[in-house]
Amino acid sequence: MPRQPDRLFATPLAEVPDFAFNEDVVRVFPDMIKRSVPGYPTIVENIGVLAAQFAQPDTTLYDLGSSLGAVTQALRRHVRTESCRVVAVDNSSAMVERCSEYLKAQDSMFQELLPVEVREGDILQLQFEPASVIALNFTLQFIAPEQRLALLSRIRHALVPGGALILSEKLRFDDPEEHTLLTDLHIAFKRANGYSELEIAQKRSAIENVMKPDSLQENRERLLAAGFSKVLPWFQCLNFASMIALP
Ligand code: GEK
Repeated sequence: MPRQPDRLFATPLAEVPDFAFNEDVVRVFPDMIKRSVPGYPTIVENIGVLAAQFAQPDTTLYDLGSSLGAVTQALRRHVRTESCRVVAVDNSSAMVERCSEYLKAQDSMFQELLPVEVREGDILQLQFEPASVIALNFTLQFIAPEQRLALLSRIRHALVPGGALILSEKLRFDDPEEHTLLTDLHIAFKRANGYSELEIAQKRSAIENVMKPDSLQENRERLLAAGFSKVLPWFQCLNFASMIALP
């Protein structure tokens, strides 16, 4: 499938609407996320590698907020554990539709992949089956802050012994100087990836009402409050990090 370049915010908009995961975004999403999230390809591939260490036989692996299924595909490339299956969930119908096409293409190219089910739905309403790996790859930041703890508690209860949650998030920094520095460095990353000042500014105002990042400390404390016993950050690039949380 052709990869379209992200030019969504390249021309001046009279009013910048709130960011939504609609068809326009779906069309450019692989390019957008790679040019916007430092470390994204490394994180995605290594979620597969990590998941292979935590996957337990006869359990479900969840990719929550799966978008186009990049994590699902990585899980299927790396996990060989017996009788596992992957469930990918997203509440954007445009994402789910395209994700299903990508997974069909993966099925046609490789054999012996884990079975996969793509569901359109709200991860806050999900009835979890016993799970050994649950990935929230840059999804929790789009959940209303007051609902994050309840979701993580339900995830903790779904995890079997030996399993893990892999949580990736954009970070906020409590120290204003650190926050400004890391924000500026992230803007430099986007500029280096070909985004103009206008694109950076318009994307920022589109996303600021819908995406609310927390600090690493807030994430850690919330995970412990949800019943996880250990939180191990395993990757950070600028203001983007990924953690392993153990039940
Ligand atoms: C990746 N994980 O490529 N229920 C289900 N899906 C949701 C909900 C919800 N309540 N809220 C938001 N989403 C992916 C990237 S993107 C992150 C994840 C980003 C979905 C939303 O529709 C979108 O597809 C995804 O979460 C967030 O590894 O674009 O920065």
